[in-house]
Amino acid sequence: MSNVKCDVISIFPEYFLPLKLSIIGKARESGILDIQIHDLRDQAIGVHKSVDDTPYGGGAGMVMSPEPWARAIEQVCDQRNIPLRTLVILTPAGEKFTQAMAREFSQTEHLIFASGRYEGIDQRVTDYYRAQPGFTVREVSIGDYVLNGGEVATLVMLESIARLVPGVLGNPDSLLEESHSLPQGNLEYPTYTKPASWRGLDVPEVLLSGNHSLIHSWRMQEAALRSERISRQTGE
Ligand code: JB8
Repeated sequence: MSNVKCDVISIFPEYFLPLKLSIIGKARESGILDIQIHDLRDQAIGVHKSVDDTPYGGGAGMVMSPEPWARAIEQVCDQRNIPLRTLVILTPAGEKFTQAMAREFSQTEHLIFASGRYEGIDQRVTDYYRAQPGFTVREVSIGDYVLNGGEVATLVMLESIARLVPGVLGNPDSLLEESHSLPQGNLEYPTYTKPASWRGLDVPEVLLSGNHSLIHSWRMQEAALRSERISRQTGE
């Protein structure tokens, strides 16, 4: 089976220029990763190329109109010609994005990210595609804070998904280590490099010992201590 194909729809395609850089940029150039960015404005209606309107029921700000989204989504589906896809709609009210979700998405054939702005996208876009065959719709949030739009959240998700795609990371040892040698769902252990002594601070002796089973135990213990400290800070 082939690698995940991703389409991103936004009124700010330039937000996604960082995807030309570094590991993800190289993976895209080599063809291992297929990520395409689409300007929602290309699907806007009328001479004013408007993509938003005032909210029914009143309130501050603007809501994104459904029809440009439907046109953009249907255009990427026609271009890809893949029978099943997951439509990811970014919203602060969505289910929390997790490593498990990143793994699941990295094994999906076709992902479409709807990165909205303003006060969000007309709810009927979610409701409409939930009822369409071939569509799985996920409303997703990357955490309990509010952004100005879905673009940055989409970048976060794409980075965590892309690094799980076979061949994207030059050295897959780092993936192996994440999945096996860390206490389940745990934070990393502290890491050190040369010099062994720096501004009066020494690298823990065990790391210089060459005793790999002792080093492994020490790292697991430190990772556990770290996550205990964080839990206490965040209130369990
Ligand atoms: C308009 O905070 B967020 C987020 C905020 C947003 C939109 C999408 C996501 C769209 N504001 O996750």
